[in-house]
Amino acid sequence: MDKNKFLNYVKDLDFSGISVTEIYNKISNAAVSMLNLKRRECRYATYISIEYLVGNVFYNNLMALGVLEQVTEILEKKGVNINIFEEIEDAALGNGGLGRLAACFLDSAAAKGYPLYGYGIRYKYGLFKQVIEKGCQTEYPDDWQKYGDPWSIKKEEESRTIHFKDYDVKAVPYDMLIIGKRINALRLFEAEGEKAKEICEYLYPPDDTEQGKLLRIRQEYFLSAATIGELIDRHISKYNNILSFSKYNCIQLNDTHPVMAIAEFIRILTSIYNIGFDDAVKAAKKSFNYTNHTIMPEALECWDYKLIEQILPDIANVLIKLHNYSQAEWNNISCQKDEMNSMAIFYDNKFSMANTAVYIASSVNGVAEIHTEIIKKQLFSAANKYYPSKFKNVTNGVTHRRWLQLCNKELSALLDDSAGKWRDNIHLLKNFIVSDNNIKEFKKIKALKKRQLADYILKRQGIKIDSESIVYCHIKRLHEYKRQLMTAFAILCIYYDIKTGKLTDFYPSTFIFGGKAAAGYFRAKGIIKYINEIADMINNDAANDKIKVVFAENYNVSYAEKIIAGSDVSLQVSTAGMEASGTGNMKLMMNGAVTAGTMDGANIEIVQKAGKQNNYIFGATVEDIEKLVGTYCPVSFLEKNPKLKYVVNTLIDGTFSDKGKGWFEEIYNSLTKTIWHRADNYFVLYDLPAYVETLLKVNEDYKQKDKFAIKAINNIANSGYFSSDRTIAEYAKDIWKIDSV
Ligand code: 26Q
Repeated sequence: MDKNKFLNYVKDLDFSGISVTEIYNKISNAAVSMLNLKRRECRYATYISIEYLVGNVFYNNLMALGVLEQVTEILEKKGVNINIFEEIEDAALGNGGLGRLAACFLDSAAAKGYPLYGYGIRYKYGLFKQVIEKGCQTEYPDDWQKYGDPWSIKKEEESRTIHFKDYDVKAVPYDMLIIGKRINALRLFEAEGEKAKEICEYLYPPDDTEQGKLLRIRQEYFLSAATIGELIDRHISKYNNILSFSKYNCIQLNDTHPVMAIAEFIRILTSIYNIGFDDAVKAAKKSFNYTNHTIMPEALECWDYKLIEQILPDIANVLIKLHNYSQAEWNNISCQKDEMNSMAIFYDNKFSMANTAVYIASSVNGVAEIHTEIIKKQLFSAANKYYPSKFKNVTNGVTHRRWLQLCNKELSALLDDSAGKWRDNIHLLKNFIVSDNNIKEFKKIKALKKRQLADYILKRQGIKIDSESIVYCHIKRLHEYKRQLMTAFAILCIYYDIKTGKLTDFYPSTFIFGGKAAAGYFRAKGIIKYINEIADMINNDAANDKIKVVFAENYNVSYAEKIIAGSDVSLQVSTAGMEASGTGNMKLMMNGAVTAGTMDGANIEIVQKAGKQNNYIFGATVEDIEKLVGTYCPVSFLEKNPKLKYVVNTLIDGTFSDKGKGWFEEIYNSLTKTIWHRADNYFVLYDLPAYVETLLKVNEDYKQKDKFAIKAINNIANSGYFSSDRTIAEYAKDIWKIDSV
């Protein structure tokens, strides 16, 4: 892009009498019109994902173009503060970790020059807007395009038709440019046609009814077929030989949601290009790879035969053939019956999307070392026995451009002074050493970021926090295994100890929660209400000047950028073995927060790199949990711990009210009785005493501010490994075999 031409255009803009939206659109349109997306002849990687949690694109793209500072100055001179664009909606076409990871990968690939294109769905409404009303979550539609979508380019002429048995829809691509050393694109398909609207209306429509399930299947096939159709057509028009597809293409399936792409690929090869089934399967095996992001049983997709057959008979047919083909292969290598069942593509009248992916993929990867070990040993143990070379670990990473440069320009400037050209080579962060100057400057910057965070919370929610207090954050989707409930209990334990005078020297602390509960996940919604009840009680206690609790409403990428830069302590307390990786933990590490967490997901690698002495690890390990299952009895555990019992009883003793919804009692029952899971399935009570001890230790250590800053510096200096630049380089070399161009 011709930067001068662009900056002159911005200088010449007349802002008098025009709205924020118009300024935003004018600047964005100008930038997009000066960029051009050219596909060259080379091997490409394609990332297919049902989610992309992009966030605010304006600041990020101007930064990527290297004009953010100049535009800030030009606007300032015109009396416009660049922060006014914060009111432009985030593009939240994702839920959480998996979608944000996809966005980080695209950013890193473009920045590092790798030809990686993202494919997804252009939902009309992104992840719902969360409003907290009387402490409860209510969901409102997220109309993210209401101010326009100037960064996307509609490619009407590249539309294609997607066929379902009952109707056809048109898939119209929109390219969101991904700017870096090279320009790539995130191509999002919108469904057009009489019956098409529902297909891309919402991200994860409820699938508790048959209609809901059919809609999910339609979404998955829509994305898969639009992507595969395009890749094959593009390949044929260039090389005119379908069998060389895998020489120029490789496809990464982001979890199982796009697994129908495999069946669609085989369908096209066999029925349109007249390739034999065997060769089509071989071609698929060379083209697809699969990443697993979760081992939670409820997240492993299985689709009823009759649902798929009803709207996609050809796809059902391909999957059945693939099932028979794989069974024959396993019979040949004398697999045992139970192994064959566990690997089966079709079992109990259902298709296992994960088993389909594992069978076809050349590479199957987990997203942190422990998670890869767990999928090898448990979820996919038979496949790992017969195809060990498929399984790889690629530990996640996050883009340091958004999660350090953009959200913490003050810390970035300090790193420029002490770590050289770390922005281009993140491993240079190692040069950020512990020195008197770095300690002094880091403390100043953290204090500033906390003040900025306090201002932001005040502006966004009208809540005042003490910016000199210790800021702990527990920010992520609401889920029982992530144990926000345990943090809530821990806060109560500490609060009651302060009240009763047992704890006298507690350093003032602010606990920030942020996260959305799936609309139908009642227990998670109850936990939100419980946290808000606790916040109400503690924040309104005039005698309390030690603890404050904030529930960050509508936590999203933009809110995350502020909280992450302004936090001292990163709470990462999932039940060991359940969090595949976590990526918030990495963002917080980069910004100099210490981790208080369990030996789970990427926490393990974080403390390996940054040192256990610089973080706070506690709680049951995976091995401990394995031993506890079957013997652990939360009720007798509570009997032995009267303090815990007192705190847990607040769920049922009238201390707090859930407005008669029965949520709190239900949560209490989930901890003490076997309902559909074992009592306290996530070992909240078991780990709680150690958690409280850990929080108190953090609190005590914080008082020695220089020592605490040293821990933070060690975390930052060792965070380079967790940049997605490293992750993407590993995918490029070990899985995609693509070059940086
Ligand atoms: C499955 C079936 C039916 C309906 C929905 C789903 C479904 C939807 C979303 C299953 C899984 C997801 C999302 C999973 C996810 O975000 N996983 C997170 O991925 C991150 C990136 O790898 C990890 O860091 C997190 O640990 C992991 O929880």
